[in-house]
Amino acid sequence: MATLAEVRALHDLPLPELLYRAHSMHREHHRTDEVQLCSLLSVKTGGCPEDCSYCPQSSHYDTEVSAEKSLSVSDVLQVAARARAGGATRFCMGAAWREVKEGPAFDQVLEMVRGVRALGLEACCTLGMLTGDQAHRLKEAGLTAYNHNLDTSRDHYRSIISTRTYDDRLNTLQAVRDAGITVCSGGIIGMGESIDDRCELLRTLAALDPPPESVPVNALVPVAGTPLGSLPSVDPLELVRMVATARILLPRARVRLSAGRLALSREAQLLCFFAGANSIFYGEKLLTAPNPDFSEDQALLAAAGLKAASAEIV
Ligand code: SAM
Ligand code: DTB
Ligand code: SF4
Repeated sequence: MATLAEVRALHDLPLPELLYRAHSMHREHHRTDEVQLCSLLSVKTGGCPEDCSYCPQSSHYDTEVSAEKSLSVSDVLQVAARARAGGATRFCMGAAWREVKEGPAFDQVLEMVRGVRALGLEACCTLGMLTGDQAHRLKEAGLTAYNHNLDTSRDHYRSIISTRTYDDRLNTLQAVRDAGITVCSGGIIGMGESIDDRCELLRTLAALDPPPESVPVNALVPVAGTPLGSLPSVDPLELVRMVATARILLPRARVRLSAGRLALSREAQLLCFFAGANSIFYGEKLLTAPNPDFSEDQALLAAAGLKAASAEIV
């Protein structure tokens, strides 16, 4: 396990050297001509009881996002079919819940997972905290991956969220792992954290045994009304460093260039791909925030000579 000082030394290397090392690691473990296309859909938007300072869906803040009721299974499957037709291979369903509660809403999510898998797509969910039993039921329904981000370092976490702890997060990741579902866990940069916080987050993710199969690297999308709504946008080169360091510490993971891509030039995104990012969220909306539209990403991949990765259903 690398020490914080070692990870920091890596992160702070002259950028060409960092890129060289990250790209070498990338070539060793992955195809360099493919990008995984994941589509996202918010199946239950807004009204969340948690107070995550970055999140427009928290009921603690007055934002333009309001609480809506859950989407129906058939609506979700229609969107999934469209995503597949557009080239996505993974479909990720998000809910603004603190934790999963037993009942019709969870039963519907299980039905959505079955339907998404029946379309030949990988299915991912992000629903908040899970018990072991719920994780097993998601696995039985065919869930491929569960997204649950550690977001930042243990230290910085306290100043971002007060309604749950870092250990709550780690416990859910363990339940997901124990149920045999692949783990998707990453974080956000640009929330006022230090570079050491970013390195600590990567150390914690890399120390999970086994490490996550998939690591989303989000740049904060500052949303008006949230406590972090007026933070400046992330310097794209800082995102490149984060992606590169993630690639070196998590050689086998898919590193996903996640929220914040709309603010990036094509060139910055290509640097991220060179540094080891090999997955993106694909489609004009993330959960509530905008994302580049299908045609823009198709054009980016074409200009870069990259192609969509095929599904690798687990
Ligand atoms: N409620 C569930 C949870 O928190 O695990 C699932 C949905 S939640 C919106 C999923 C992730 O989106 C968060 O963990 C966070 O990393 C990311 N996220 C939310 N708002 C964001 C923002 N404004 N900018 C960047 N990432 C954001
Ligand atoms: C992840 O790491 N990023 C996605 C996904 N996992 C669920 C969510 C980004 C949300 C950005 C803000 C929004 O759309 O509300
Ligand atoms: Fe709720 Fe998830 Fe948003 Fe936190 S990040 S407020 S848990 S929807």
